[in-house]
Amino acid sequence: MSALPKFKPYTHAAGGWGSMKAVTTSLLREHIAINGTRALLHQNKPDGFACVSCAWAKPEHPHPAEFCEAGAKATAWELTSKRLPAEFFAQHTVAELAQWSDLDLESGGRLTVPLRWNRETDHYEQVSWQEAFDGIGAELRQLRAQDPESVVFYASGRASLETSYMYQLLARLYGNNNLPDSSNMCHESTSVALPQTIGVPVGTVTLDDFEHTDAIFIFGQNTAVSSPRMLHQLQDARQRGVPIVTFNPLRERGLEAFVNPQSPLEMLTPAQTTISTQYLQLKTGGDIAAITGLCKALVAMDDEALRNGGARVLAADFIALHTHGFEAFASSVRAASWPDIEAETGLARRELEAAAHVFAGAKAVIGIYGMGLTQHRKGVQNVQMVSNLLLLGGHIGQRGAGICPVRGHSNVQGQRTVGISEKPELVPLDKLGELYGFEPPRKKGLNTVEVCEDLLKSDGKVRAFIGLGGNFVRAVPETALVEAAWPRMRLTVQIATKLNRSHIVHGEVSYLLPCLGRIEIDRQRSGEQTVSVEDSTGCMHASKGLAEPAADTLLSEAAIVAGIAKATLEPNAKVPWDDWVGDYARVRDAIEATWPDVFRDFNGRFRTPGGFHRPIPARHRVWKTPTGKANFMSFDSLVADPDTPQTGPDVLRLMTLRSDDQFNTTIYSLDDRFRGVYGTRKVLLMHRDDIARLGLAEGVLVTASTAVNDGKLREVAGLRVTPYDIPRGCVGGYYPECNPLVPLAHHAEQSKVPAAKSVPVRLRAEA
Ligand SMILES: Nc1nc2c(c(=O)[nH]1)N[C@H]1C(S)=C(S)[C@@H](COP(=O)(O)OP(=O)(O)OC[C@H]3O[C@@H](n4cnc5c(=O)[nH]c(N)nc54)[C@H](O)[C@@H]3O)O[C@H]1N2
Ligand SMILES: Nc1nc2c(c(=O)[nH]1)N[C@H]1C(S)=C(S)[C@@H](COP(=O)(O)OP(=O)(O)OC[C@H]3O[C@@H](n4cnc5c(=O)[nH]c(N)nc54)[C@H](O)[C@@H]3O)O[C@H]1N2
Ligand SMILES: [Mo]
Repeated sequence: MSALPKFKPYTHAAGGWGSMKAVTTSLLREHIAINGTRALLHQNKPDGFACVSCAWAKPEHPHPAEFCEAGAKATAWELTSKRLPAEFFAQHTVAELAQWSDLDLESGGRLTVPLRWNRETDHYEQVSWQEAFDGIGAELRQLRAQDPESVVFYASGRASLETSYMYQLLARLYGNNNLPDSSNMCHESTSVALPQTIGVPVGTVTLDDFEHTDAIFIFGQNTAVSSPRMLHQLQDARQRGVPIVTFNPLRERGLEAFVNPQSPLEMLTPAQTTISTQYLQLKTGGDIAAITGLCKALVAMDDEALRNGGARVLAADFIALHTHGFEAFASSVRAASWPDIEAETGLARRELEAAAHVFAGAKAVIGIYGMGLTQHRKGVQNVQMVSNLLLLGGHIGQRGAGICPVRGHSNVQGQRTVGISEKPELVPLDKLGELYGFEPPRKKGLNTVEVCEDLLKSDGKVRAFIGLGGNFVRAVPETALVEAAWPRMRLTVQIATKLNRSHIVHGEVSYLLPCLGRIEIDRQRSGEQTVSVEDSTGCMHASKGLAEPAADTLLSEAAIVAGIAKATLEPNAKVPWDDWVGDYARVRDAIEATWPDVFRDFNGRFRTPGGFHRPIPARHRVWKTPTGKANFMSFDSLVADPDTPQTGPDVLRLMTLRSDDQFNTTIYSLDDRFRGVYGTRKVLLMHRDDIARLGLAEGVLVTASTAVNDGKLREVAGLRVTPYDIPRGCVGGYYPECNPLVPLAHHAEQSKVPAAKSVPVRLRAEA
């Protein structure tokens, strides 16, 4: 880490030696020798553990080293030899730790013992597990007597299917559906959008499709950082001559060029693969307009073909047989004007027409997207526009084609599959009631934004927060106000591997419960346990830890959930918490009993190399929608963020970004190699013309404030103006540092995903 901030464009390809160096640095930083490198070789292997970084698919025939730079860093982070023992908390008060940076808090290493905050001394102090469970149980029972809906059961998408199933059952037996998940800030736009269009809440693409595709379109997903193993699929596709068209406001290095760090030949020769054949640097929030442009061009080509008797450009038979709403959609794209599309995207008509020709020329197209689409006011419509585009060409339910939302956390999709959802209609509550002999709560629970809204009300009901992983107070929008409201909590319980801000900001009664990570050996009564996760392509995998636990005082997440449940709930002979913890195969039986179609023969199949797929009817052109068809969805305007002022000359659109050296709120270092930013994260990436226009200069410090007139002041100070190749009017800053700028009300319609990719801001130079 450099002492002074430094800016130096990164001219190398993603991957390559830079990647090898970064992996080595992270192993050294965590003081890991041989142990950690051995673990890497078991990453994403049929007999090994599922990477704790992203959710990208794990192949049936893995590479000798099936890990990437991000995965290696996440592994090193978890296997670190650094520890935070009870003495550490005896040395530092919580008030003192509150002054530490996020980076410093997490750099201390793994939590080792259960801790309870002592109000008198302001220290976290060691307690026994039983004391912790009993104390938590007593508080939870008391809160339930007043209002069973006052407790929130949050999950960050990492815990296994087994633990997640137990956790949702704990919440429902307790008496509510308050099960917000990190996906509320992430792909909830997908989970809302796709059931309406193609009748499934998940993507339709599998790894095999990448081998048969003819064109790939990528919208707002930063592959090299967020799901680097996918670069193998992209590189293979490129080597077959498959065009890749990318829509992204930033020229992300990894979407431009890649050197496979695991290919000795490529490492020794300057070979690099150009990833994107066309790179469309659109304005943030320009995707509805851009895809409208693509669709408009395709419909025009098709209209022309019809007139001249040429070959059809649209998949006319598919559209007639399988879809609904085509005519209305086609009329709306015909009606959209090119000048409006150009103004909203910042792209030229001919660029979009060129991309449309690539699309038209491909028999099978894959559409990939990430947070660049989901985190907008119109995040749901953004996703539906990708689906509309693919439907025009019949690219759903065909080999080599499909829609591919790239999920974030390694089991975030799976947590939803096994019942972690605040939406009762998505969960087989009757079945749970029947299996466990109780009347499940039917009222909709709180999602992430609603928990925060409740906290900001003077008469809100939330009094307790249980966190199964994650860093809630840092990850959410409106961070400053939410943090300030947090002490209203009677009880906070955080199940975690490392210390973070959400442990320091706490309730009147607060417990910190340290757990095993997925890479560690989980020994229970029946022996060493295997868990399971679902990847981005709907594939279930086994995962078995191989490292010795960071401390012998740690419990597994499953054991902690069961411990809290037993201390809180009245005994129920139908819920065998102890048997479940003793043998996770029994939890898998329970999951299968709850969803027999998805998890048929779960214990028999989950160790299959490459995993097993959940049924995805849209893959077979079976449409589980109200119309029984795949639906074209109309859009009401080209604008993805209607409350972002379009013309205010001093208002800029801020997108919050991840660096190459962070995993969400976990910051590994202050460097972002791919974007050429070193030694600081307090930057604002800006177009040179905007810097000049606003009378600023390179390197000056500015305070950003949110340009929303709701009487609330939202500011982040000390941001360094950094010239960057970014569209005019758009600026980039890092998440989570910029989160205090995101207004809570600025979230996606329908899905309530915070619109973190286009926050209207003004800048003021600091003295
Ligand atoms: N190394 C690493 N891996 C991760 C994570 C991490 O923090 N670090 N986080 C994990 C999680 S939980 C998630 S959800 C995923 C997130 O991974 P991604 O989906 O890749 O999310 P981001 O990195 O936030 O942003 C993606 C891209 O969107 C672009 N973008 C911003 N606004 C727009 C827009 O309006 N339109 C378009 N077309 N593009 C836009 C940005 O320039 C950026 O390249 O990654 C997961 N994997
Ligand atoms: N402005 C802005 N805000 C965003 C985003 C954005 O792009 N911009 N992205 C959003 C997205 S996509 C997401 S997913 C959220 C992320 O929100 P969260 O999922 O809540 O946050 P993380 O940073 O992933 O959580 C990190 C913590 O998890 C704990 N942890 C790590 N491994 C384990 C484990 O195995 N078990 C347990 N129990 N704990 C563990 C560690 O203590 C670590 O400090 O943030 C969202 N917030
Ligand atoms: Mo995410």
